[in-house]
Amino acid sequence: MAIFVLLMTVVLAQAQMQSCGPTPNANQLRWQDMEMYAFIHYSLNTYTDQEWGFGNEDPKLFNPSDLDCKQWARVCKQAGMKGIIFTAKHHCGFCMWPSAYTEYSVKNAPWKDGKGDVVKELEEACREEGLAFAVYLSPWDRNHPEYGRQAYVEYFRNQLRELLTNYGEIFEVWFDGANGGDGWYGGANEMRKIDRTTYYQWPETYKMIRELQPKCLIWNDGSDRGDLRWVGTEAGNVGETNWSLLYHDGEVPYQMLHYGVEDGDVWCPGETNTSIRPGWFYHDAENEHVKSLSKLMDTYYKSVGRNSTLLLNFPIAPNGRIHPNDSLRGIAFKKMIDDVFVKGNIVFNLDTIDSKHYTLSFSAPTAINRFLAEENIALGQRVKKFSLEAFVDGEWQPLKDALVEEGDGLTTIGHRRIICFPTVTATKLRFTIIDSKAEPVIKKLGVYLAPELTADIPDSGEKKSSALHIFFGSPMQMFIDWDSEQTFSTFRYLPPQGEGVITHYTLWGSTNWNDWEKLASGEFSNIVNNPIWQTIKFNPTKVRVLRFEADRLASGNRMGYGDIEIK
Ligand code: FUL
Repeated sequence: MAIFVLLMTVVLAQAQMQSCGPTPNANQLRWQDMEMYAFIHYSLNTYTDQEWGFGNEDPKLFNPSDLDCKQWARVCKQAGMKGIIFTAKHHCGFCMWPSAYTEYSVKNAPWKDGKGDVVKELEEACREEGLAFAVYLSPWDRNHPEYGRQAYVEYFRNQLRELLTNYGEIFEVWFDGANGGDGWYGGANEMRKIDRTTYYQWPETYKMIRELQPKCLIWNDGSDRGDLRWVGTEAGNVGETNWSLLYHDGEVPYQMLHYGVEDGDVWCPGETNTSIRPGWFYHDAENEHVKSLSKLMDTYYKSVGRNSTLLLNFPIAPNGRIHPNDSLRGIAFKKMIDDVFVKGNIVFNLDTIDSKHYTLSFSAPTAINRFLAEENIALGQRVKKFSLEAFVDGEWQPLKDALVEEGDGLTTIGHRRIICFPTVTATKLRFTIIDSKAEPVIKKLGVYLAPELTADIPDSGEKKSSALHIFFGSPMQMFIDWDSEQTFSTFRYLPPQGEGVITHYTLWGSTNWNDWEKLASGEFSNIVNNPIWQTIKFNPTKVRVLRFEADRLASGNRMGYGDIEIK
C-alpha cells in the first residue's frame, strides 16, 4: 500500500547570495517554470500521409470536416501542457494563416471558403484555456520560388512579422534547422543548398523579434545562439548531466546539445521535443502506436526530471481534431504525474548540517523510489556531483539513477532533477553534494513512490527481417525473394543506427526477375533526426521478388537497415 502523506517543500537557501556564472533572464526563468507544453503538427502533410511535403501539394486538400482548435486546447490543458507551439508553416511552405505574402495558404483552401485562419482560431482557443501560444515557422520552404536567394529571406521576415504582430503575445518562436535541399521551389524542382550559418541573417531577424515581442524566447537549431537549445535527439531525452550553459560562439555538436557545457559562458537551457506517436504528423498507421503511459513517464523523467522542459507533440487527424488515442493517453499522463508528485508527496523530517548535507527521515519504514531536488537557478547552476543513500534495515545503501546505463547518474541538478531507483523500504534518505561550482543553493527536496516503469509497447512486434531472404545486388540495391508469388501492399523500413540510412528510395517488384514494375519511390522525410519505422504503401501487387534501391543515403556509401517488414 502506498503511503500518501502531505506535501512538504523545503526552501533551504535564500536569494541574498551572489550568483555564480551565467544566469537565466526573466524570459528563460518563466519558460523553465512552464515545464510541459505542446507541439501541434498540422498541415497539408496530414492529408498526404507525409512527414515532409515537397512544396507542390494542392491547397485544395485542406478541407477538414470538423476542425476544432478548442478541442486541441482543451486536450492539451488536460494533459498538463502550459502552452502550444503550432506549425504555422512547415517545410512544405503552406501557411496555416492567410499570409499577405503568398497564395500558398489557407486562403486558397476550400476550408471555410478560403476565409479561415487556423493560427487565429488556435490563438483564441489557447487564450480561453489560459494557455500560452507560440509558433513554428520553418525557415526551409520547399514551395517558395526564391528560396536560397535574398528575396526569400525578406519573405520569411515578413511572414514572421505578421505572426508576431497579429496574434497577441507569443512565448516562443521555433526555427527548425532541417533542410534536405531539394524541393518544388515554384516549379524549379531542384536541389538548393544554403549556408545555414549566414543565409538567413539571423541577427537582423532576432532584432525584429526582440522589438515586436520582448517576452518571446527564440529556439533555433540553425546557427546563431537563440535563448533555448535543441537536445540533439527527437526521441524525448536529454543527458542525465545537463548544464543549461553553452559557449557563446562556435558550432554546437551533439555532445553539447545533449549535455550542455559545464564551463559555458551563456545560459542556453535544453528543450526536449518529442511526439506522442512515432511521427510528428498524423498517420492512420500509427493509431496503435501512441506512446504508452510508461514510455511517457520515462520521457518525463528524462526531460523535466533532467533540468529540461518537455515539448510534447500532438498531431491533428484529417478531420481536424486530436485523435482519441492521443488525447486519452495525454490526459492519463498528466494524472499519473499528479498522483505521484502532487498527491503522493511523502512527508519527511529534514536535518540539514550545511548546504551540502541533508538527511530526510520518515516516521516509519517507508516505500520510496523517486527523489527530487531543485536548485535555485536564478543564482546559476552549481551542483556537479552528489550521492544518495537509503537507510534500510539498519544500513546505508547507495542508490543510483536507474535510468542511466553508465555510472550512477548523480551529477547535475539545475531547475529539477528526479532520480528513479528501485523501490526500497527505508527510514532515512541521505543526500550529499560532493562537488559544486560554488556553495549549493537547494530550493526544494522531495521523495515519492511511483508506479514502476514497464517495458514500452513495441512499435512493430518481433524482428521481421529475420524471416526474409535478403541479399544485396550492389551497395545501393537489395533484393528480397520468395519461393512462390505473394501479394503485398506495404513495405516497411527501419533505418540502421549509424551510416547507411536511406533518405530516397525506389521499390520495384517482379514475378520473373526480368520484367520490373515500379511500385513506389520517394523520400523518407526526417529519418535522420527521427529514425523510426518508415512505411511505403502501394497497390496490392503480386511479386516473387522485390528490389529495393537506395537513391540517396544520409551518409556512408552502402545502404543499411535495422529491420524490414513486408505485408
Ligand atoms: C524536425 C522537422 O524536420 C520535423 O518535421 C518536425 O517538425 C520536428 C519537430 O523537427 O526537425
